[in-house]
Amino acid sequence: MKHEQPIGIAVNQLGYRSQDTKIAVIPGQGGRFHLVDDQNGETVWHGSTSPAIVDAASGQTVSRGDFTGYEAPGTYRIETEDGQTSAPFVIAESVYEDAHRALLKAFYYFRCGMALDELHAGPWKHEACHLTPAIVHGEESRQVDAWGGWHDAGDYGKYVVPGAKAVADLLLAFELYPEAFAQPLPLPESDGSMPDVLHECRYELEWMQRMQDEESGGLFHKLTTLQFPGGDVMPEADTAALYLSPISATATGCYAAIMAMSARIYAPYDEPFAASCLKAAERAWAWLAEHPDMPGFRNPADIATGEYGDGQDADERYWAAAELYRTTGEGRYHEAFQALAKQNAFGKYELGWADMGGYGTFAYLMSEREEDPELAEVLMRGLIQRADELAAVSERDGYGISLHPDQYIWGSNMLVLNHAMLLLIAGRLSGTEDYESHVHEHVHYLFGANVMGMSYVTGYGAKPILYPHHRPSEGDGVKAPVPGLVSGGPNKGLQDDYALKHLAGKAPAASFADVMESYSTNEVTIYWNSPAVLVLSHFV
Ligand code: G3I
Ligand code: 9MR
Ligand code: ZN
Repeated sequence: MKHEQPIGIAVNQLGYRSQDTKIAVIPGQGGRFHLVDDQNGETVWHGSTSPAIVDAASGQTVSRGDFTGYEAPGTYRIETEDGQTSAPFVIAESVYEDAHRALLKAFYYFRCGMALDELHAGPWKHEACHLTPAIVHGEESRQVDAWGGWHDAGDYGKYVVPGAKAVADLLLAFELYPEAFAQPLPLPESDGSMPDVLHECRYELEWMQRMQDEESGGLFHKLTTLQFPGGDVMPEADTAALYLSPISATATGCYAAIMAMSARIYAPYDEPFAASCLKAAERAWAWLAEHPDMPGFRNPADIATGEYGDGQDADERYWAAAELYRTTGEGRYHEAFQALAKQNAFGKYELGWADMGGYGTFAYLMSEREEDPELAEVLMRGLIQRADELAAVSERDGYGISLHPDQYIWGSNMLVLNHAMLLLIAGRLSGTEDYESHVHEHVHYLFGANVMGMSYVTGYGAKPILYPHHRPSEGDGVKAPVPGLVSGGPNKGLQDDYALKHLAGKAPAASFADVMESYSTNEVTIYWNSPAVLVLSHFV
């Protein structure tokens, strides 16, 4: 069959599990819609849409066709009487397994410092990269061998703060949904005893340990070349000198937090590694205590790679205190957490690379220590309030997601996924299922139920993005991009030349182009993949 009509009706292109919320978003005034068997074109079910609304984020008039009631497995399309159709999709008992594995496997493809062999990487194999020691910026005679870890994104920089967000999401996913990680991926390290998600995170954690300054205990903010390499340069061909940028409080705070978290999670599998993590966390915490007033990180004048600048380090300290307290139970960390919790200068429910407060809140609420029930109660109430706000925005949105029009910024898909993650954790900690259908709609959006009608994950869905801003995908000579990568998504900020030229005037949610040149809409990063892994872990 047979898509003579342009595909205008937006659906989750991965499909729907039989019992889940199923909504098709239909451009136009709405009316009757049909669920059609994709093989023989027969209508198996029909219904009427909700009244049409003008969706502020997409600028489109849309109505919503709810076919949650239809549960029989098969391959279908949605059609309307005015001749519109959707991409084909399945209804099945399980639909997320392959995508979940691919989203996690993506971290292997981001690895730096080792060859990706054909057995594990298939056609996307390549040689080892970035193995030379890095020069400490400003101390040119000093070098540090900080090999390994994951490339950040479409570029080959390695940055501590976003790395910590990515690992935090993966470790949280494992803590909340261990069953989702029972199968080997497999990885070169797969050993049938420690789950592969922990092997993969360890590859990044060991790199982070190399980024801790032996002299002071602080963390070098990042390790990059001075300039970005060309857009099709393979990692092993990127041989310019590597530099460590100066130590920052945000990197050190994130590191203290992620190491304390790792000490707890790795303890049952690898006691010596867990002990090394705790020691590293304590040393970083001591650095933070000695440096209460650090300016925010800024790129040195001769370094042009990603900055990850952030003038506010109280949220990273708050997260570190929470994890150290949860892991050790020591009163001094609890007191530090209580003091930081009184500050209003940062968000306690944010999960972005600049705003890590949410991870501190989660750690405190998930800890079994109950020394300050009043504080726990306040944080829990705030979490529910935030989840209720997100749910309310989702109720009004044409595509059922929680972004305001002004939240379609660089990496908007991270906000989509962070919000879904917050809704899941709020539901879990408060023991309600009230947010579940909203979480589904965020997932549907990622995989195609959006105004672009595109799956924002490479290799998954009937119409996935094909040209991510990802140097290996551009340079490897393989037609298909590396699979399982989450694109940044619509960005109304017009922050690259392509967007300036081609996307001006588009609605926020439509400010997207599946072209390599548009790094401000179509790049991929480790910390856009990681919340996707967590959210899908709920559904596998
Ligand atoms: O937070 C403000 C918000 O208050 C405001 O309303 C909005 C309006 O534009 O902007 C928001 O800030 C944006 C910020 O991202 C939000 O996180 C900035 O405009 C935007 O420029 C900034 O983009 C960052 C981008 O680097 C440029 O610095 C992205 O978050 C960040 O993910 C991205 O990271 C890059 C690395 O530098 C290099 N490696 C690739 C990676 C992904 O593109
Ligand atoms: O490829 C770079 C990407 O990873 C960054 O997110 C982005 C913004 O910092 O910059 C990209 O590099 C571009 C550079 O900034 C300007 N010249 C074109 C580069 C893309 O090939
Ligand atoms: Zn590399």
